[in-house]
Amino acid sequence: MTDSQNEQGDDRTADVVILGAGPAGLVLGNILLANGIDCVVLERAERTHVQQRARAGFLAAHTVRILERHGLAAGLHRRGQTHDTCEFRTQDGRFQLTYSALGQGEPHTVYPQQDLVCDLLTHYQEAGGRISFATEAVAVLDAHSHRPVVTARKADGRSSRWQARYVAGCDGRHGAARRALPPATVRHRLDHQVSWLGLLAEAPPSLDAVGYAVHHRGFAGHMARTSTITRYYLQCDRGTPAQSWSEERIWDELDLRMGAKAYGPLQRGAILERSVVDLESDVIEPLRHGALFLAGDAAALISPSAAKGANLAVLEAEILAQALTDDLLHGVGEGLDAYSPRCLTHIWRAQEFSRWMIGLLHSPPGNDSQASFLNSLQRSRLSSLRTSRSQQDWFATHYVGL
Ligand code: RFL
Repeated sequence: MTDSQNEQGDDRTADVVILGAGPAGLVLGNILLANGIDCVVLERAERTHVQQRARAGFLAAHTVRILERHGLAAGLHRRGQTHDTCEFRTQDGRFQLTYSALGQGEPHTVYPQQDLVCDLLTHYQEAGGRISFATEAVAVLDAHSHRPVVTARKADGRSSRWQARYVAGCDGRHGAARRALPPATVRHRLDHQVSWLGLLAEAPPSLDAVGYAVHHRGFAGHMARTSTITRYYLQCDRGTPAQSWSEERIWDELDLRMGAKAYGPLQRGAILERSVVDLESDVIEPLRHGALFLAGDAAALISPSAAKGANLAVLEAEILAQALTDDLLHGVGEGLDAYSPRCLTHIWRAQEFSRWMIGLLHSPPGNDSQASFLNSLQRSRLSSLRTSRSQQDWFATHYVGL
Protein backbone atom coordinates (compact mmCIF):
# COMPACT_ATOMS: atom_id res chain seq x y z
CA MET A 1 0.00 0.00 0.00
CA THR A 2 1.36 3.46 -0.85
CA ASP A 3 1.70 6.30 1.61
CA SER A 4 -0.91 8.40 -0.16
CA GLN A 5 -3.44 5.56 -0.05
CA ASN A 6 -2.65 5.19 3.62
CA GLU A 7 -3.08 8.86 4.30
CA GLN A 8 -6.24 9.39 2.25
CA GLY A 9 -8.04 6.28 3.48
CA ASP A 10 -11.27 6.80 5.46
CA ASP A 11 -10.37 3.98 7.76
CA ARG A 12 -9.65 5.56 11.14
CA THR A 13 -9.69 2.50 13.32
CA ALA A 14 -7.06 -0.09 14.11
CA ASP A 15 -6.76 -2.68 16.82
CA VAL A 16 -3.36 -1.29 17.70
CA VAL A 17 -2.34 2.30 16.98
CA ILE A 18 1.45 2.59 17.18
CA LEU A 19 2.94 6.03 17.80
CA GLY A 20 6.40 6.45 16.27
CA ALA A 21 8.36 4.71 13.50
CA GLY A 22 11.67 4.13 15.28
CA PRO A 23 13.06 0.67 16.05
CA ALA A 24 10.43 0.05 18.78
CA GLY A 25 7.39 1.03 16.69
CA LEU A 26 8.55 -0.69 13.52
CA VAL A 27 9.56 -3.98 15.14
CA LEU A 28 6.21 -3.99 16.92
CA GLY A 29 4.34 -3.18 13.71
CA ASN A 30 6.11 -5.89 11.74
CA ILE A 31 5.45 -8.62 14.31
CA LEU A 32 1.81 -7.63 14.79
CA LEU A 33 1.25 -7.57 11.05
CA ALA A 34 2.85 -10.99 10.63
CA ASN A 35 0.56 -12.28 13.39
CA GLY A 36 -2.52 -10.97 11.57
CA ILE A 37 -3.19 -8.06 13.94
CA ASP A 38 -4.70 -4.93 12.45
CA CYS A 39 -2.39 -1.99 13.22
CA VAL A 40 -1.29 1.41 11.98
CA VAL A 41 1.85 3.46 12.63
CA LEU A 42 1.59 7.24 13.02
CA GLU A 43 4.93 8.99 12.56
CA ARG A 44 5.49 12.70 13.16
CA ALA A 45 8.46 13.06 10.79
CA GLU A 46 8.68 12.78 7.02
CA ARG A 47 9.83 9.43 5.67
CA THR A 48 13.21 10.77 4.50
CA HIS A 49 13.99 12.11 7.96
CA VAL A 50 13.18 8.79 9.61
CA GLN A 51 15.32 6.91 7.09
CA GLN A 52 18.36 9.15 7.53
CA ARG A 53 18.48 9.71 11.29
CA ALA A 54 21.88 8.34 12.40
CA ARG A 55 21.98 7.12 15.98
CA ALA A 56 22.78 3.66 17.27
CA GLY A 57 24.98 1.11 15.59
CA PHE A 58 25.76 -1.69 18.02
CA LEU A 59 23.18 -4.46 18.01
CA ALA A 60 23.54 -7.14 20.67
CA ALA A 61 23.36 -10.80 19.64
CA HIS A 62 20.08 -11.03 21.53
CA THR A 63 18.64 -8.25 19.36
CA VAL A 64 19.85 -9.98 16.21
CA ARG A 65 18.13 -13.20 17.32
CA ILE A 66 14.84 -11.34 17.82
CA LEU A 67 15.12 -9.81 14.35
CA GLU A 68 16.00 -13.22 12.87
CA ARG A 69 13.01 -14.86 14.57
CA HIS A 70 10.69 -12.50 12.75
CA GLY A 71 12.44 -12.49 9.37
CA LEU A 72 13.78 -8.95 9.85
CA ALA A 73 17.52 -9.60 9.81
CA ALA A 74 18.35 -10.05 6.12
CA GLY A 75 19.81 -6.55 5.71
CA LEU A 76 21.99 -6.67 8.78
CA HIS A 77 23.32 -10.09 7.83
CA ARG A 78 24.16 -8.77 4.36
CA ARG A 79 25.74 -5.47 5.34
CA GLY A 80 26.43 -5.56 9.08
CA GLN A 81 29.83 -6.30 10.54
CA THR A 82 30.70 -8.41 13.52
CA HIS A 83 32.45 -6.70 16.41
CA ASP A 84 33.71 -8.28 19.59
CA THR A 85 36.57 -6.26 21.09
CA CYS A 86 36.90 -3.05 23.03
CA GLU A 87 40.06 -1.19 23.83
CA PHE A 88 40.60 1.04 26.85
CA ARG A 89 43.28 3.73 26.66
CA THR A 90 44.21 5.19 30.01
CA GLN A 91 47.07 7.00 31.71
CA ASP A 92 48.33 3.54 32.71
CA GLY A 93 48.52 2.28 29.12
CA ARG A 94 45.99 0.44 26.99
CA PHE A 95 44.35 -2.96 27.11
CA GLN A 96 41.85 -4.85 24.99
CA LEU A 97 38.99 -7.12 26.00
CA THR A 98 37.59 -9.57 23.49
CA TYR A 99 34.22 -9.66 25.16
CA SER A 100 32.79 -12.41 22.97
CA ALA A 101 35.27 -14.81 24.61
CA LEU A 102 34.56 -13.73 28.20
CA GLY A 103 31.73 -14.57 30.60
CA GLN A 104 28.48 -14.89 28.67
CA GLY A 105 29.69 -12.37 26.14
CA GLU A 106 28.73 -12.53 22.48
CA PRO A 107 29.70 -10.38 19.51
CA HIS A 108 27.80 -7.29 18.43
CA THR A 109 26.60 -6.69 14.92
CA VAL A 110 27.49 -3.19 13.82
CA TYR A 111 24.67 -1.92 11.65
CA PRO A 112 23.62 1.74 11.52
CA GLN A 113 20.23 2.34 13.10
CA GLN A 114 18.96 4.22 10.04
CA ASP A 115 19.70 1.15 7.88
CA LEU A 116 17.79 -1.05 10.29
CA VAL A 117 14.88 1.43 10.24
CA CYS A 118 14.90 1.39 6.40
CA ASP A 119 14.79 -2.43 6.40
CA LEU A 120 11.96 -2.51 8.93
CA LEU A 121 9.97 0.07 6.97
CA THR A 122 10.41 -1.76 3.69
CA HIS A 123 9.42 -5.07 5.23
CA TYR A 124 6.38 -3.55 6.93
CA GLN A 125 5.09 -1.81 3.85
CA GLU A 126 5.74 -4.77 1.53
CA ALA A 127 3.61 -6.84 3.89
CA GLY A 128 0.79 -4.28 3.49
CA GLY A 129 1.36 -2.40 6.74
CA ARG A 130 -0.34 0.95 7.20
CA ILE A 131 1.82 3.93 8.09
CA SER A 132 1.17 7.65 8.02
CA PHE A 133 4.20 9.93 7.91
CA ALA A 134 4.16 13.62 8.85
CA THR A 135 1.38 12.76 11.29
CA GLU A 136 1.93 13.83 14.85
CA ALA A 137 -0.03 12.12 17.60
CA VAL A 138 -1.33 15.00 19.69
CA ALA A 139 -3.11 13.18 22.51
CA VAL A 140 -4.15 9.75 23.72
CA LEU A 141 -7.68 10.01 25.13
CA ASP A 142 -9.68 7.57 27.25
CA ALA A 143 -6.66 5.34 27.80
CA HIS A 144 -8.54 3.64 30.62
CA SER A 145 -11.47 2.65 28.42
CA HIS A 146 -11.86 -0.24 25.96
CA ARG A 147 -11.82 2.22 23.05
CA PRO A 148 -8.92 4.63 23.50
CA VAL A 149 -8.61 7.38 20.91
CA VAL A 150 -5.51 8.98 19.41
CA THR A 151 -5.90 12.46 18.01
CA ALA A 152 -3.36 13.36 15.36
CA ARG A 153 -2.36 16.31 13.22
CA LYS A 154 -0.81 16.23 9.77
CA ALA A 155 2.01 18.57 8.85
CA ASP A 156 -0.46 20.55 6.69
CA GLY A 157 -2.72 21.12 9.71
CA ARG A 158 -5.42 18.51 8.97
CA SER A 159 -6.43 16.56 12.03
CA SER A 160 -7.66 13.01 12.47
CA ARG A 161 -8.93 10.68 15.20
CA TRP A 162 -7.92 7.05 15.47
CA GLN A 163 -9.98 4.64 17.54
CA ALA A 164 -8.09 1.63 18.87
CA ARG A 165 -8.24 -1.32 21.22
CA TYR A 166 -4.67 -0.61 22.33
CA VAL A 167 -2.18 2.20 21.85
CA ALA A 168 1.56 1.55 21.77
CA GLY A 169 3.57 4.62 22.71
CA CYS A 170 6.87 4.18 20.83
CA ASP A 171 7.27 7.91 20.29
CA GLY A 172 10.31 8.67 22.42
CA ARG A 173 10.72 10.79 25.49
CA HIS A 174 8.86 13.87 24.19
CA GLY A 175 5.97 12.04 22.56
CA ALA A 176 2.22 12.01 23.13
CA ALA A 177 2.28 8.73 25.08
CA ARG A 178 4.20 10.19 28.00
CA ARG A 179 1.93 13.24 28.03
CA ALA A 180 -1.09 10.94 28.42
CA LEU A 181 0.18 9.35 31.63
CA PRO A 182 -1.67 10.17 34.84
CA PRO A 183 0.08 12.41 37.38
CA ALA A 184 0.63 9.46 39.72
CA THR A 185 2.98 7.78 37.22
CA VAL A 186 6.51 7.70 38.59
CA ARG A 187 9.28 9.17 36.46
CA HIS A 188 12.67 8.21 37.87
CA ARG A 189 15.26 10.57 36.46
CA LEU A 190 19.01 10.97 36.72
CA ASP A 191 21.24 13.62 35.16
CA HIS A 192 24.70 12.10 34.97
CA GLN A 193 26.23 15.61 34.81
CA VAL A 194 28.27 14.66 31.76
CA SER A 195 27.93 15.90 28.17
CA TRP A 196 29.33 14.50 24.95
CA LEU A 197 29.93 16.08 21.58
CA GLY A 198 28.60 13.30 19.35
CA LEU A 199 30.23 13.20 15.90
CA LEU A 200 29.78 11.25 12.69
CA ALA A 201 32.93 11.37 10.61
CA GLU A 202 33.37 10.48 6.97
CA ALA A 203 36.40 8.41 7.85
CA PRO A 204 37.09 4.68 8.09
CA PRO A 205 37.41 3.27 11.61
CA SER A 206 40.92 3.67 13.02
CA LEU A 207 40.76 0.69 15.39
CA ASP A 208 39.40 -2.84 15.06
CA ALA A 209 37.76 -2.24 18.41
CA VAL A 210 35.41 0.08 20.21
CA GLY A 211 37.83 2.65 21.61
CA TYR A 212 37.30 4.16 25.06
CA ALA A 213 39.89 6.77 26.04
CA VAL A 214 39.90 7.85 29.68
CA HIS A 215 41.88 11.08 29.75
CA HIS A 216 42.30 13.90 32.22
CA ARG A 217 40.91 16.30 29.58
CA GLY A 218 37.79 14.15 29.30
CA PHE A 219 36.49 10.97 27.72
CA ALA A 220 36.85 10.22 24.00
CA GLY A 221 35.14 7.35 22.20
CA HIS A 222 35.57 5.64 18.83
CA MET A 223 32.86 3.36 17.40
CA ALA A 224 32.79 1.90 13.90
CA ARG A 225 29.64 2.35 11.85
CA THR A 226 30.58 1.27 8.31
CA SER A 227 33.85 0.91 6.39
CA THR A 228 33.70 4.64 5.57
CA ILE A 229 31.86 6.16 8.56
CA THR A 230 32.95 6.31 12.19
CA ARG A 231 31.19 7.68 15.25
CA TYR A 232 33.29 9.60 17.75
CA TYR A 233 32.44 11.15 21.07
CA LEU A 234 34.28 13.87 22.96
CA GLN A 235 33.30 14.75 26.49
CA CYS A 236 32.63 18.49 26.59
CA ASP A 237 31.42 21.11 29.05
CA ARG A 238 27.68 21.25 29.61
CA GLY A 239 26.18 23.97 27.41
CA THR A 240 28.91 23.79 24.73
CA PRO A 241 27.33 24.78 21.37
CA ALA A 242 27.82 21.90 18.92
CA GLN A 243 29.25 24.22 16.27
CA SER A 244 31.81 25.86 18.54
CA TRP A 245 34.58 23.36 17.79
CA SER A 246 36.31 23.59 14.40
CA GLU A 247 36.99 20.32 12.57
CA GLU A 248 40.71 20.77 13.19
CA ARG A 249 40.16 21.24 16.92
CA ILE A 250 37.94 18.14 17.02
CA TRP A 251 40.56 15.95 15.34
CA ASP A 252 43.42 17.39 17.40
CA GLU A 253 41.50 16.76 20.60
CA LEU A 254 40.56 13.23 19.53
CA ASP A 255 44.22 12.51 18.69
CA LEU A 256 45.30 13.86 22.05
CA ARG A 257 42.77 11.99 24.19
CA MET A 258 43.08 8.76 22.22
CA GLY A 259 46.85 8.82 22.48
CA ALA A 260 47.58 9.07 18.77
CA LYS A 261 51.26 9.77 19.47
CA ALA A 262 51.67 6.47 21.26
CA TYR A 263 49.15 4.31 19.41
CA GLY A 264 48.97 5.80 15.92
CA PRO A 265 46.99 8.63 14.33
CA LEU A 266 43.27 8.54 13.67
CA GLN A 267 42.06 8.54 10.09
CA ARG A 268 40.60 11.99 9.59
CA GLY A 269 37.67 13.03 7.40
CA ALA A 270 34.82 15.50 7.14
CA ILE A 271 32.54 15.78 10.16
CA LEU A 272 29.13 14.94 8.72
CA GLU A 273 27.03 15.44 11.83
CA ARG A 274 27.54 16.78 15.30
CA SER A 275 25.31 17.26 18.30
CA VAL A 276 25.76 17.69 22.02
CA VAL A 277 24.24 14.90 24.11
CA ASP A 278 23.65 15.53 27.81
CA LEU A 279 23.88 12.12 29.43
CA GLU A 280 20.55 11.58 31.17
CA SER A 281 18.47 8.57 32.08
CA ASP A 282 14.89 8.18 33.07
CA VAL A 283 12.44 5.35 33.63
CA ILE A 284 8.65 5.49 33.60
CA GLU A 285 6.94 3.22 36.08
CA PRO A 286 4.62 1.49 35.33
CA LEU A 287 4.85 1.13 31.55
CA ARG A 288 1.12 0.54 31.21
CA HIS A 289 -1.73 2.94 31.70
CA GLY A 290 -4.95 1.09 30.87
CA ALA A 291 -4.86 0.44 27.13
CA LEU A 292 -1.69 2.49 26.62
CA PHE A 293 1.71 0.74 26.65
CA LEU A 294 5.10 2.42 26.48
CA ALA A 295 8.11 0.91 24.70
CA GLY A 296 11.61 2.02 23.69
CA ASP A 297 12.78 5.51 24.64
CA ALA A 298 9.20 6.39 25.62
CA ALA A 299 9.46 3.78 28.38
CA ALA A 300 12.99 4.61 29.48
CA LEU A 301 15.69 6.88 28.24
CA ILE A 302 19.13 5.43 28.70
CA SER A 303 22.44 7.22 28.28
CA PRO A 304 24.36 6.06 25.19
CA SER A 305 27.36 5.07 27.36
CA ALA A 306 26.70 1.34 26.98
CA ALA A 307 24.74 1.28 23.69
CA LYS A 308 21.61 -0.25 25.18
CA GLY A 309 18.77 2.00 23.96
CA ALA A 310 17.98 0.48 20.57
CA ASN A 311 18.51 -3.02 21.94
CA LEU A 312 16.01 -2.47 24.74
CA ALA A 313 13.57 -0.97 22.22
CA VAL A 314 13.64 -4.13 20.09
CA LEU A 315 13.32 -6.42 23.11
CA GLU A 316 10.33 -4.53 24.52
CA ALA A 317 8.67 -4.43 21.10
CA GLU A 318 8.85 -8.22 20.83
CA ILE A 319 7.48 -8.73 24.35
CA LEU A 320 4.64 -6.27 23.70
CA ALA A 321 3.82 -7.77 20.29
CA GLN A 322 3.47 -11.23 21.80
CA ALA A 323 1.30 -9.96 24.65
CA LEU A 324 -0.99 -7.97 22.34
CA THR A 325 -1.30 -10.93 19.98
CA ASP A 326 -2.22 -13.30 22.82
CA ASP A 327 -4.87 -10.89 23.99
CA LEU A 328 -6.34 -9.90 20.64
CA LEU A 329 -6.29 -13.34 19.00
CA HIS A 330 -6.76 -15.66 21.96
CA GLY A 331 -8.27 -13.50 24.71
CA VAL A 332 -5.31 -14.25 26.98
CA GLY A 333 -4.36 -11.05 28.82
CA GLU A 334 -1.67 -12.27 31.23
CA GLY A 335 1.13 -11.11 28.94
CA LEU A 336 -0.25 -7.57 28.97
CA ASP A 337 -0.45 -7.64 32.77
CA ALA A 338 3.15 -8.85 32.96
CA TYR A 339 4.49 -6.43 30.33
CA SER A 340 5.51 -3.62 32.64
CA PRO A 341 7.25 -5.61 35.41
CA ARG A 342 8.96 -7.84 32.88
CA CYS A 343 10.39 -4.96 30.86
CA LEU A 344 11.32 -2.94 33.93
CA THR A 345 13.59 -5.75 35.09
CA HIS A 346 15.54 -5.51 31.82
CA ILE A 347 15.49 -1.71 31.87
CA TRP A 348 16.89 -1.38 35.39
CA ARG A 349 19.67 -3.88 34.67
CA ALA A 350 20.65 -1.91 31.59
CA GLN A 351 20.45 1.36 33.51
CA GLU A 352 22.67 -0.02 36.23
CA PHE A 353 25.33 -1.13 33.77
CA SER A 354 25.17 2.13 31.81
CA ARG A 355 25.65 4.08 35.02
CA TRP A 356 28.64 1.87 35.87
CA MET A 357 30.12 2.60 32.44
CA ILE A 358 29.73 6.34 33.01
CA GLY A 359 31.72 5.99 36.25
CA LEU A 360 34.35 3.96 34.42
CA LEU A 361 34.82 6.38 31.54
CA HIS A 362 34.63 9.85 33.07
CA SER A 363 37.03 11.54 35.41
CA PRO A 364 35.27 13.54 38.10
CA PRO A 365 35.47 17.34 37.65
CA GLY A 366 37.59 19.57 39.91
CA ASN A 367 40.90 19.26 41.76
CA ASP A 368 39.66 18.98 45.34
CA SER A 369 40.09 16.02 47.66
CA GLN A 370 36.73 14.55 46.67
CA ALA A 371 37.68 14.64 42.99
CA SER A 372 41.01 13.01 43.72
CA PHE A 373 39.27 10.30 45.77
CA LEU A 374 36.82 9.57 42.95
CA ASN A 375 39.65 9.68 40.46
CA SER A 376 41.50 6.98 42.37
CA LEU A 377 38.33 4.87 42.51
CA GLN A 378 38.00 5.17 38.75
CA ARG A 379 41.64 4.15 38.28
CA SER A 380 41.10 1.18 40.55
CA ARG A 381 38.00 0.17 38.60
CA LEU A 382 39.97 0.29 35.35
CA SER A 383 42.78 -1.67 36.93
CA SER A 384 40.41 -4.47 38.03
CA LEU A 385 38.99 -4.59 34.56
CA ARG A 386 42.48 -4.91 33.15
CA THR A 387 43.67 -7.60 35.54
CA SER A 388 40.76 -9.52 37.07
CA ARG A 389 39.27 -12.33 35.00
CA SER A 390 36.09 -12.42 37.06
CA GLN A 391 35.64 -8.67 36.54
CA GLN A 392 36.18 -9.14 32.81
CA ASP A 393 33.61 -11.95 32.72
CA TRP A 394 31.11 -9.75 34.55
CA PHE A 395 31.81 -6.88 32.14
CA ALA A 396 31.41 -9.01 29.02
CA THR A 397 28.15 -10.53 30.25
CA HIS A 398 26.59 -7.12 30.91
CA TYR A 399 28.16 -5.30 27.98
CA VAL A 400 26.22 -7.37 25.48
CA GLY A 401 23.45 -8.78 27.63
CA LEU A 402 20.05 -7.38 28.47
P1 RFL B 1 13.10 6.65 18.32
O1 RFL B 1 14.11 6.00 17.46
O2 RFL B 1 13.39 7.99 18.90
O3 RFL B 1 11.76 6.72 17.51
C1 RFL B 1 10.64 7.43 17.99
C2 RFL B 1 9.85 7.93 16.82
O4 RFL B 1 8.67 8.60 17.28
C3 RFL B 1 8.46 9.75 16.49
N1 RFL B 1 7.60 10.66 17.27
C4 RFL B 1 6.27 10.76 17.06
N2 RFL B 1 5.47 10.20 16.16
C5 RFL B 1 4.15 10.49 16.20
N3 RFL B 1 3.61 11.37 17.13
C6 RFL B 1 4.40 11.97 18.05
N4 RFL B 1 3.87 12.81 18.94
C7 RFL B 1 5.79 11.68 18.04
N5 RFL B 1 6.86 12.06 18.79
C8 RFL B 1 7.93 11.43 18.32
C9 RFL B 1 9.85 10.27 16.20
O5 RFL B 1 9.88 11.10 15.04
C10 RFL B 1 10.61 8.96 15.99
O6 RFL B 1 10.60 8.56 14.64
O7 RFL B 1 12.70 5.74 19.57
P2 RFL B 1 12.68 4.12 19.74
O8 RFL B 1 11.97 3.46 18.61
O9 RFL B 1 12.21 3.92 21.11
O10 RFL B 1 14.23 3.68 19.61
C11 RFL B 1 15.15 4.07 20.57
C12 RFL B 1 16.51 4.30 19.93
O11 RFL B 1 16.37 5.19 18.83
C13 RFL B 1 17.53 4.87 20.93
O12 RFL B 1 17.37 4.26 22.19
C14 RFL B 1 18.97 4.63 20.46
O13 RFL B 1 19.24 5.38 19.30
C15 RFL B 1 19.96 4.99 21.58
N6 RFL B 1 21.35 4.92 21.11
C16 RFL B 1 21.98 3.72 20.97
N7 RFL B 1 21.34 2.56 21.30
C17 RFL B 1 21.95 1.36 21.10
O14 RFL B 1 21.33 0.33 21.42
N8 RFL B 1 23.22 1.26 20.59
C18 RFL B 1 23.94 2.37 20.23
O15 RFL B 1 25.06 2.24 19.74
C19 RFL B 1 23.34 3.67 20.45
N9 RFL B 1 23.96 4.81 20.10
C20 RFL B 1 22.00 6.10 20.76
C21 RFL B 1 23.32 6.02 20.24
C22 RFL B 1 21.37 7.35 20.90
C23 RFL B 1 22.05 8.50 20.56
N10 RFL B 1 21.41 9.77 20.75
C24 RFL B 1 20.14 10.00 20.13
C25 RFL B 1 21.63 10.38 22.00
C26 RFL B 1 23.98 7.18 19.88
C27 RFL B 1 23.36 8.44 20.05
C28 RFL B 1 24.09 9.69 19.66
